[in-house]
Amino acid sequence: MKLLFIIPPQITKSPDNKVDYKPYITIPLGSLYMAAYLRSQDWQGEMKVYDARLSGNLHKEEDKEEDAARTIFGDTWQTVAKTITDYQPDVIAISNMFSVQINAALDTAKLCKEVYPSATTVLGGPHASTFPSEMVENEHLDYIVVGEGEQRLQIILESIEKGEKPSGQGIIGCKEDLTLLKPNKRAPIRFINDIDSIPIPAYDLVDVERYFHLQSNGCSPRVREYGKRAVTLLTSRGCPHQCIFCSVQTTMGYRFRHHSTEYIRAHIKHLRDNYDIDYIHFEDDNFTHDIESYEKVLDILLEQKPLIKWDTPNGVRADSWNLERIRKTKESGAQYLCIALESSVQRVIDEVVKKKLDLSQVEDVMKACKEVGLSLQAFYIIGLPGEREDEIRYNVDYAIDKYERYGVYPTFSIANPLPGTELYDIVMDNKLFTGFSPKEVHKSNNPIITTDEFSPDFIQSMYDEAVKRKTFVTIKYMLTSPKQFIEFIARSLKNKWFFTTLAKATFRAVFARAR
Ligand code: B12
Ligand code: SF4
Repeated sequence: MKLLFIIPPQITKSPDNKVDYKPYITIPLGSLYMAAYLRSQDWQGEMKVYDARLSGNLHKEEDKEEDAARTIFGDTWQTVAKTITDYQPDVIAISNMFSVQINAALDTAKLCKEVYPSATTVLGGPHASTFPSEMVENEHLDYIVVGEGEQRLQIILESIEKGEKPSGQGIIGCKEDLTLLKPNKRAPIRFINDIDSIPIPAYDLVDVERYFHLQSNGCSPRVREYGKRAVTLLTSRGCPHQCIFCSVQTTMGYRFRHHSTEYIRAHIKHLRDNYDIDYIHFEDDNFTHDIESYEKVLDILLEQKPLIKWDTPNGVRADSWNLERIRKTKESGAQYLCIALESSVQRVIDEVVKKKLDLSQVEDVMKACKEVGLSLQAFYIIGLPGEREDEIRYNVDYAIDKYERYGVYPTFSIANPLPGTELYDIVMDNKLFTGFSPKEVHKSNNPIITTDEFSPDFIQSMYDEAVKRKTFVTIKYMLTSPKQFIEFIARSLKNKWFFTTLAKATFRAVFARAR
């Protein structure tokens, strides 16, 4: 039996402007974990991982009228079709990480059925996990997988091999299978208890060098790629919290499950020995949830010779720190920490975001990072239903103040109702969205939430103002630090996406509409 994993090309721009992303690529961990698991289970079939983004080719769809053509990063649909027909797979496992890219996944499934109809198509990832009932209606998809795919894909393959109908909780082949799901909307399935039972990802199935090359030349998801040979690494899965805007539980569950020290050590060793990595982005859902495990990860990092640089771009809790831990973090190679505050108003954190976070500790963390010399960034969200206008203003003022005072770099986001979140339910149930059809609310890059307290226009103006004030502080920092200025010029020359993003931010900062 032949299994083809496909990571579809990325849609970077759609004519209706509902998608507008910079092209980027990362090693497709989900598919590589599944491939490694199948190997560990002695699955005897042949497999190939086809990441259709890897050509790095940015183009407009050729077979469409100019005003209907999307901009695509990666292979053309013709090349995707040829890869499928050349390989002649029995099963095609399509991965889709972001709801905003679901059309790329569905177009891939359609193409599979057009050019190679005998293959069974399977779709997995966060969007499929949230909307299995919608996905199962798609005629080009034979199976939808909800949640972690390792064991479920194995069941699908083995059942097909035996000529049986794949079945099991989280495997949806028809509407009736939906009854196998638990009623919990955000965690409708079981999760793998012992995540050490999943071997480290099968990196050998992809051209890791090519990812490093593209990422360090502007196709990193981060505005700036910090390492030349950087990888994302997860030491745990799941998060017990229930922040209203977060959808992670649908794929990874509420239970925090972490890898053993031995597993993490072996994973890092594998990446060093085989791929000579120089940077790690720890992107666990809640990296510092269990402080004991976090300290063990630091011990592993401190053992590394030379040290590996690392960061936490996905955000970590802001209340799990003391001076000693911050020092150890810095000593182990951390380049920056990113804390997820969301709001600087305790009422908003408690009643709107529903995050368990005691704000009174946060300023001490900021001071301690400054003292230790560890860069700190902070996430803020504006425009959540329930926030008041004065609270939104206060949040922006707080973020700028802390940037000026302690150098805590703020990242502002506009609340976006992601499928599978409580926020999505609130927005849909109360019809708080403007200018979008119900099925498209999650696709917007712009504010869409309207409440009695604020309009999307107000949120956009607050966002523009926040970015403008942040940019001015950044310029001030740069002018007072020649090192930062030189670094900025060097990076801009090398990375056109970095340059465009900064140019846009500066333009917005200077010319943003006063509303
Ligand atoms: C790392 C990460 C990123 C990195 C990606 C790096 C990378 N390695 O690819 C970057 C920085 C790019 C990123 C960006 C964003 N992210 Co992000 N990210 C993650 C994170 C933390 C980990 C991803 C990962 O590697 N998971 C580990 C692997 C093992 O899981 P997986 O890929 O989901 O695969 C498993 C299952 O889904 C399933 N599966 C997947 N595919 C398939 C296919 C088949 C056939 C089968 C059977 C099963 C299956 O099996 C796999 C193994 O168990 C996830 C949260 C999470 N824990 O998954 C959020 C997550 C994917 N991100 C999310 C979001 C919202 C974003 C942003 C929109 C944030 C923002 N506001 O900018 C941007 C998206 C930018 C864009 N539109 O392109 C959401 C997506 C929700 C959604 N429905 O769209 C998630 C789920 C987090 C959340 N809080 O809800 N992200
Ligand atoms: S935002 Fe972070 S802390 Fe909140 S539920 Fe999601 S992963 Fe957990």
